[in-house]
Amino acid sequence: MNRFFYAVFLASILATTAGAMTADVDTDGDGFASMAELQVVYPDLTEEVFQEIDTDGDGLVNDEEMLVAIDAELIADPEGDT
Ligand SMILES: [Ca+2]
Ligand SMILES: [Ca+2]
Repeated sequence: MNRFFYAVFLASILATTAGAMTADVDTDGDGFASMAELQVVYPDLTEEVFQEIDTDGDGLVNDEEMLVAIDAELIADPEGDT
């Protein structure tokens, strides 16, 4: 039983620290937003913009890159109405 609560506790920590930012975008749950996943939320996203967002060039957008991109207004905040 304790083990169960520990697992729930861990999961809740991971859910908050792993970042809610890509959670809506990251449909396969690997913790990163791929070009295909981003295009579901941003249909107008081009390869050029994606490469600008993916600053370390690994082909995937992590939470930090996502935050920077939103801050730089490369893409809109998926949780915002603006
Ligand atoms: Ca993903
Ligand atoms: Ca990246």
